[in-house]
This record gives sequence, structure tokens and C-alpha cells, in this order.
Amino acid sequence: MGLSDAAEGIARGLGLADPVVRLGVTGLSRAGKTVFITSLVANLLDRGRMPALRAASDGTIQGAWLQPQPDDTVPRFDYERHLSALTGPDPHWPEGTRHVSQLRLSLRVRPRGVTGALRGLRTIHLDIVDYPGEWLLDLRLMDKSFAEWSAEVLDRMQGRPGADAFMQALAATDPQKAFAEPEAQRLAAAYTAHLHASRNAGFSDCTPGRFLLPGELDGSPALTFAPMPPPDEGRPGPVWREFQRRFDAYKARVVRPFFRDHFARIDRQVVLTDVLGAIHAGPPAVDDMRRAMADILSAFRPGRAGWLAQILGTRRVERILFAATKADHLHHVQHQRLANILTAMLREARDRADFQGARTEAMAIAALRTTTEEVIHQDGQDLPAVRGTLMDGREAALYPGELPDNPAALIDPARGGADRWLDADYAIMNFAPAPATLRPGDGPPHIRMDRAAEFLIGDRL
Ligand SMILES: Nc1nc2c(ncn2[C@@H]2O[C@H](COP(=O)(O)OP(=O)(O)O)[C@@H](O)[C@H]2O)c(=O)[nH]1
Ligand SMILES: [Mg+2]
Repeated sequence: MGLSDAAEGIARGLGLADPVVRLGVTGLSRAGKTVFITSLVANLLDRGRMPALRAASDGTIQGAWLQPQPDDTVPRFDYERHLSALTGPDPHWPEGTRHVSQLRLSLRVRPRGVTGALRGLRTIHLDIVDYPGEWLLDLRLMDKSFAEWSAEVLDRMQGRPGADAFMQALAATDPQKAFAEPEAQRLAAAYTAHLHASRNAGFSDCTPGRFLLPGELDGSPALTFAPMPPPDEGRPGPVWREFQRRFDAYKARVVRPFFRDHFARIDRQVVLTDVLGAIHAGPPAVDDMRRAMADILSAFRPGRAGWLAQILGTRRVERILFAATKADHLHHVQHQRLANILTAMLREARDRADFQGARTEAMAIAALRTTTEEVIHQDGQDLPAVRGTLMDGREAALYPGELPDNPAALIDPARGGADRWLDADYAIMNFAPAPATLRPGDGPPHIRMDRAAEFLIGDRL
């Protein structure tokens, strides 16, 4: 917490400062966080395409502008660069980001009602915090010992990409030999390679999250360990003991500060999920995503005791939106199905996490719409397709395949690993942002970003 932030907190306590809503935006890497924030901000600055955000359509929002954020040590979300990537003369997707970043958007609003009119305009600050979902999944590490975490991870690893190479590296390690850093690095590298390969194959649940997105911690001891099988006759050798120590350091020095400094201060949260990508990757990836959602939800409702409850105090996230991104890959006739699948996954996650904390909702969105709809004729059938520009510049109308009408058809077999869905053109549907000539007052084209904004912040405006 920066000094200006502390001062602001005190002023707010006295009722002097403008209200602040802190919106967390998370999701696994490539889920669409950067594009979401860029589009949200652009569409709040120019609100022509936000009819379902009531405060925008009824004129409550009189103005919006960016201004310096209160946290001086957190990198600023590079809005201008991302926007010009998406909407500039040569539209392209922004580069990946791998750390926390933040942006403050301030809104000038006209209070509603008779007394409101007497009070004049108010200012509300929207602090948007972008952080990797991988870091949130580290929560599950916190109440586990190194032995418990190792057992769980080694059990889950079977059959996932890169598992064999890691198991070989483990087998080549003599547990009773003296600890040597090169050996630790070899094991950590094999384990990290396995995590990357699993992520690329569509698996969500890959801990420790910083192994995938290390940032400035790359190469540090806290990130140089790997899971190990239980020691022989309960007598841990030197490697095991050092890895246990590093695992504990990772929790204390990496995971905990993230929850304290960033997570604990969030009021509203959007969790972006590439559900279409997971469905395309196959049933195990869907099953894994469902479990990851339960883990994410449990972060928002910690038990009464425990370290996270202590950090959070009385603060709670009030609303959580789960959004299936990239819905512009589907003709709108399939959007409801996508939303139903996400709702079903969320319901399961809620049951599993025993969740009653915040209001939650599930929605299919596209932060940046890259396609138009078209019906194509194929093998005597009319297929609801989408047309867009592929990354190589060619234009194409493609049919991604059909989602099941009943979400259970997709989620239940997921556990057994049965049918496949979205096997048609989905694999080659890699659309580039469409060149856009924005009318004055309009933000970039999207699908349901206005509904997302209404759910997330509408009640505060
Ligand atoms: N078609 C489409 N693709 C998207 C959309 N949002 C994100 N993507 C794709 O997903 C990739 C990752 O998005 P990004 O925002 O960088 O993900 P992040 O890693 O979560 O920040 C982009 O490069 C695009 O290829 C969207 O609204 N529509
Ligand atoms: Mg990003």
C-alpha cells in the first residue's frame, strides 16, 4: 500500500474522498485480460456502444477520463499502446503481459433522484487491476505442506504432457545425496517444462503459478524446486529438505504478499475463461477448468480462521463475473449455449467450494468483436458461421462446430473423458482484430461488454 493510498484511505474514512471501486481482472494467461481491459476502458470513455450499462444510456455518466493511479509502485496498464495495437492502422493483438498492472479511470456522474439533483456531480474512481489467474490458483498451496502438495501433483501428473521427462529426471535423483544446485535446477526445469506443456494442452490447474510467469523472480531459489515422492522410511534426504524449505519460502514470500497487497483490496472481480479453447482441447481440459473455477471461488470465500481471513479482515468481494471470452468465434445462435455451459460449470464450482459469499454471474462475451455473422452452405446444410480476417490476411467464413444444447452432455462426459466438441473449423479460427473506423462517441466493437460492466459496477454509479 503506497502512502498516497493510505492517505486516501483515511480521507475516505472521514467521508472526504471520492469513492473508489477496485475492479480485479483475472484469468489464465491468454484468457483475454489485456483485450478486456482495453475494450472496457475505451468503451467507458466513448459510451456509444454501451446501451445495457444503464448509467451510460440514461446520461448518468457525464464524463470519463484517465488519471494517475494511487499505487506508485505498481506498473501502469499500458492502455494507449494496447488500444493502438487493436484499433490502429495495422490492427494486431497486443503482446502478452506477465505481471500485475493497474489503471485508474475516473467517472463524473450525476446522482439519480431529486436529492441527487441538488447535490451536483460526483466523481467515482474505477481502479482496474490486471493480475494473472495463475497466481490466484496458488491459493491452494497455502494450506498444504510440501509433502501434501507433492503427492497431489505427482498423482495428477500422469498422462499429462512432459510428465514422463520429469519422472525420469526424478528417478535419476539420488534422494540421499548431498544437495547440489545444478540438480535442483534440472528438476525445476523439467517440472516447469511439464507445466508449460500442460498449459499449452489446455490444462488450467498448474501450480506453482510463478513457475509459468516468474517475472523478476526468475531463477531465484523460491522458484527452483519441484514435487518429490515421499521419502523412504520417512527419512527425508537433503534434496527433499531443501525443496520443502523453498516451497515454504514460496508461500511466505511470493504467494502471501500477492494476496495481501493486491487481492485483499478488490471490491469487484471478473474472471475471464477461454471456455471455447478448453472445449476444443477436449474433455480433460474442461474438467480441469471446472476444478480451477472451484479453486478460484474458494479464494473469495475463505473460512473464518486462517491466514487469508486475517488478511482480508471484514473486506469482501461483492460481485464476481465469470465470463467466457472470445464469443465472436460463434454465431449468436450459439451464445446462449456457451453461457449455459459456463453457468453449469460455475454451479458445480459453487457447490464444490461451498460458496455463498458474493453475487456471481456467468456470461459469454467478446471484448473485441473480430467477426460478422454469415450462414454458409456445406454438404447440403445451412451452418451458422462467422466471417473474419485470419492472421495471414485471408478472409474466411468458418463454422466452429456445434456446442451441445444440454451442458451436462459436455461436463459429465468430461469426467469420463468421452465425446469431443468444436472439432470443425475451430482449430484454424485465429482471427485478427478487424480494421475499424470508429464513429465519434463509439468505442471498439464488442459483444456484451455493456452487460458485463452493468453487472460489475452499474450499482455503484
Ligand atoms: N476473437 C477474439 N479473440 C480474442 C478476444 N480477446 C482475446 N482474444 C485472443 O486471445 C489472445 C490473448 O488475449 P490477451 O488479452 O492478451 O490475454 P491475457 O494473457 O489474459 O492478457 C489475444 O491475442 C487474441 O488472440 C476477443 O474478444 N475476440
Ligand atoms: Mg495480458
